[in-house]
Amino acid sequence: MTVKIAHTAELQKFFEEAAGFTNDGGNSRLKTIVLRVLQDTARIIEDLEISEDEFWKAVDYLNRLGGRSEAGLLVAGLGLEHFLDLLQDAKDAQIGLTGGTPRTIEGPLYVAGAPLYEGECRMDDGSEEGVATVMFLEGQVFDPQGQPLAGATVDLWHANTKGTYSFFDQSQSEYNLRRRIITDAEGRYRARSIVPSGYGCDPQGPTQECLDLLGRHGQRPAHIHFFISAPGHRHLTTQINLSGDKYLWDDFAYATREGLVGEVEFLEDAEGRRAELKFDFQLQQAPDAAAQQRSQRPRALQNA
Ligand code: MBD
Ligand code: FE
Repeated sequence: MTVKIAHTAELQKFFEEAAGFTNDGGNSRLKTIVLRVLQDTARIIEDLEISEDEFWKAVDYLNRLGGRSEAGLLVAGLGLEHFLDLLQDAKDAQIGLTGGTPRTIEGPLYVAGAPLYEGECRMDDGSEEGVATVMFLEGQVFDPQGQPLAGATVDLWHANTKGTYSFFDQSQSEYNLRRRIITDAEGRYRARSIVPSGYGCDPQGPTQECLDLLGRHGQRPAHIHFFISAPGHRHLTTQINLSGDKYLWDDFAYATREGLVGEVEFLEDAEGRRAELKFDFQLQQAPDAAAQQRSQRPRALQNA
């Protein structure tokens, strides 16, 4: 028979003490959260009869996860980052805040402070010339009434042909495949870049170690990330996931959504082989000033 003690008054008092409820210092919001974590962890240990070996294996796993800076990757892979989107969608629906381009997860690989351009730019440093397919990406940003939004900031980032991102992949040049483009008078942005490959988790890393034990792969389809913002409008975090990719609807991070599939067209003529991708965005009105900003999630080069 299983022994259960977590629910007893004695243990509840003990966890309240451990979560700081018997002192006047600290942060009351954090105390509330920590108490709940302790109570729920104790219940999981009891209910699933977690052994000491399993417990210490989990503690070691957390050390290794943090040591490799993969916590942000694991929360994406376990669907928790997608859950945050579903929860926000449900909150929006409840207050009738609908319309515009769907949101989807940011992922752990954004870097702030990318080079800023008006209207158009080239994103790649040319280092994969001859290997990569040149991609011409363009579109317009619209307001909720369908009018073009001039002066919107399109902050976009994507992987190279190996599926890796500059900054995190130190072999790439600074800010390779990361740009900020201010939309022109017609709300248009244009970029010359290269067709990205899908991302795969490090096969040697702690995230893939967990996914292996869940019988899952750690692959994402080829995709392009976007932050889109404009004064008075709600900040949008989203992605274009590329049509034709084997992992389009089998994304380990669950980021592909209806309305976020980009139809890439491959062309071959006198100018050579290239790809074209057109994708428009529509922003919502900002319900309040805070909604114009992205989340305060800690990011690489946060103050850049
Ligand atoms: C990525 O490129 C990504 O977009 C996500 C969500 C997780 C890992 C790598
Ligand atoms: Fe990504």
